[in-house]
Amino acid sequence: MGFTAAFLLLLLAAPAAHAVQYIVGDSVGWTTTGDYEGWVQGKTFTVGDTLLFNYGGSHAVDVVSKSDYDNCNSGNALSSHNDGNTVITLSNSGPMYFICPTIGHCAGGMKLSVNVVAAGGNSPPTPSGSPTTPGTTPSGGSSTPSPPSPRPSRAPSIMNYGFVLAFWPVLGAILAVMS
Ligand SMILES: [Cu+2]
Repeated sequence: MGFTAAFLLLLLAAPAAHAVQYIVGDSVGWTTTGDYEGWVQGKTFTVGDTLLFNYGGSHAVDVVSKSDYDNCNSGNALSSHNDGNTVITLSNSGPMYFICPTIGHCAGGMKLSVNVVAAGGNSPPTPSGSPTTPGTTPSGGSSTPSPPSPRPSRAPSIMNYGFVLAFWPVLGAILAVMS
């Protein structure tokens, strides 16, 4: 029974594994003793992923520019958060910079930079019958390049479809084995 429950949980969790939430500093959280250069090593941050900052009342999270990150300047923060439980969605590709604005903390290492890569590099294949990809048509008129409108509905629908397909045979097999 435990096995079955675990297996079904795995199946249920699979589609949700697409966007990842990273807990900054893991169990250490967002604090003066964290090693955030080390923490980012080996991680790939993708558009749509989120960062969760956990911190106490003496800290905060400022989203800043690169130069303000380099100089630990919180005077021009792009956004500021001090709720102790801040979730930042990585909504654009490229670098993002975070510092703690409390005096001395950033200089002491309480600063984080992540590089966000675009989603879709390893997205599931598009279903057949999808329109041809724009941008390769050698038309004479400089047609306006259609913006790459993200289609959040496509990937989940594929995954749900595969999930439904996979679910019933697997469930049947489990019940057959257990009976
Ligand atoms: Cu701090």
